[in-house]
Amino acid sequence: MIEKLKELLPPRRVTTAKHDLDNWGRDWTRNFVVAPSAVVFPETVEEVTAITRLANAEGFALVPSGGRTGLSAGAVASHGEVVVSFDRMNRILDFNEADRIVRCEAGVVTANVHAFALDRGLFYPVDFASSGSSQIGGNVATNAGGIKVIRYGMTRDWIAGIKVVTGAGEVLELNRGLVKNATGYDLRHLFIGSEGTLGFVVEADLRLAEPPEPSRVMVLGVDRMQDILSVLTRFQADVALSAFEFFSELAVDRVTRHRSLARPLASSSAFYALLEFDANAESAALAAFEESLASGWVSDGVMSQSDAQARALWALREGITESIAPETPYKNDLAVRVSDVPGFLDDVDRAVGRIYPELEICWFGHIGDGNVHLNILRPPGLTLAAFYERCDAMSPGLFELVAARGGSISAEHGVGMLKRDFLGFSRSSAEIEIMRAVKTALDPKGVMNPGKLLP
Ligand code: 2HG
Ligand code: ZN
Repeated sequence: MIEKLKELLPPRRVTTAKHDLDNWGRDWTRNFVVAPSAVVFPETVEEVTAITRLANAEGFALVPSGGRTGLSAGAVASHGEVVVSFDRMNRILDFNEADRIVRCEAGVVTANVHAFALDRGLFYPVDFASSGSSQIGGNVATNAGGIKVIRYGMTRDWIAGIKVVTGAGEVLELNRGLVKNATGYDLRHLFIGSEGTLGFVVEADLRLAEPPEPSRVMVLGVDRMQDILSVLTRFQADVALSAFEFFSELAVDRVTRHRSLARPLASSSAFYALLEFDANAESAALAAFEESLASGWVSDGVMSQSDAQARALWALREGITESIAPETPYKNDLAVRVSDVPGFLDDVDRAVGRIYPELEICWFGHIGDGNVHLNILRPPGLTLAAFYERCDAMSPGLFELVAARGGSISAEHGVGMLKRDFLGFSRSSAEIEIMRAVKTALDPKGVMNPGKLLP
C-alpha cells in the first residue's frame, strides 16, 4: 500500500514517521487510539482521486484530515487507515466580485477566508474559537457552527457549491455557485455534515456577505438560568443580536486564570450572558439592560467602549475550551430548543449530581441557538480511563434527557466516533437506514472514514 502510494505522490508527500502519524492521525480529542498507517499530502484533485481509486482497488481505508480541531474524533485514524491531509491544498483559487463568491481549496484555513473577505470589503460570517487552525474542508464536512449562528446560520448557509471526490473516486461539481437550481436532489447538502464518510470535499465556493456594522459587546451577570431566557426575549424584541452566548462562573474562574484576564464584573454570578449587537442599537440595548436590571433578571452588566474591550470580553468566552483542556474534560455538544435550555440544564445538573456529586460541570455555549456545551471536568487524582468510564456510563441517561426534549446529541461538533453509538437518540432507525443507503451509493466499498458517524 505504501509503495503504491509513493508511485502516486512524490515520496516526501507520503510519510510513515511515528511523529507524523501521531500528529496528523488525530484531532483535539485525547481518548482515542491514534494508529494510522501513513499520512499523504495531495496537492491536486487528480491526486485525491488517484488515492481514492487506489484505496478502492487495494481495499484500504482513508481518513480525511483538515485543521484537526474537531472534538468528536471524526478525523482520528485508529485502525491503520491512510490519513489524507489537505494541508497542501490551501490555495484561494478564484474570487468573483459580482457573485461575491470565493472558491477555496479544502485546506484553506478559515481565518484566511475571513481576512481575504475583509480585504475586499466583504465578510465571511462563520466564526468560532478554532478558526485560526480549522480548514474550510473540515468546516463543510462538519457543517461547522460557532458564535454568529443566531444571525448568520451555519456553514451550510454559505456554501454556494462544492467539488467532491466520492468514495468511489468520482469527481462531482455540486451546484456550481448557483442561487437557484431546481433540478432535483441537492447532493451538495448530503456532503455538508457528512464527516468524510461519503467522499472528500476538495473545493468549496463560499458566499461572502456585506460587512457588519461596528458592534458592541455586553456581558451580563445572571443568577438564575431561567432568567437568561427573559433577557434574550427582551433584547430580541428591540435589538438585532449577532451573538447571544453564555458561560458559567466556573468557566470564568478557569478562563481568567488561564489567560490572566480581568473578571467581567465586580460581583460574581452563577451565569453570564455575552451579547453582541450593532453599535446603532446601543440605546435600545441599554434600555433593555435597564429593564432586565429592574426586573431582577440580571445583577450587573458591562458594555464594551472600544474594540479592544470588546475583544477582551469575547476572550472570556472563546478561551474557555483551552483553559479547561488540562482537566481533560468529557465533552458533550448538545442542542435543545432555546426555550428548553434552562429546564434541560437543570435536568442534567440533577442527573450528574445524583450519580457523581463530586464531578464539576463547566457549562457554556451558544444559548441563542439552543446549543450548550457540557464539559464534565476530570477531578485530580482520577485516571483518564476511570474518568471516561464513569462518564461513558452516564451518557445513555444524559441522551435520554436530550431525546425527551427532542434535542440533538451533537449540535455542531459532529458525531465522529465519540457519539456514533448513540446516534439513535437523535435519529430514527428509518433515518439511519437511509443514511446507510446513501453511504453505499457514494462509497460502495466503504473506504471513506469507516467507523465514524454511522453505528
Ligand atoms: C465553542 O463553542 C466550541 O467554544 C468548543 O464549540 C466547545 O469545548 C467545547 O466543548
Ligand atoms: Zn460551540
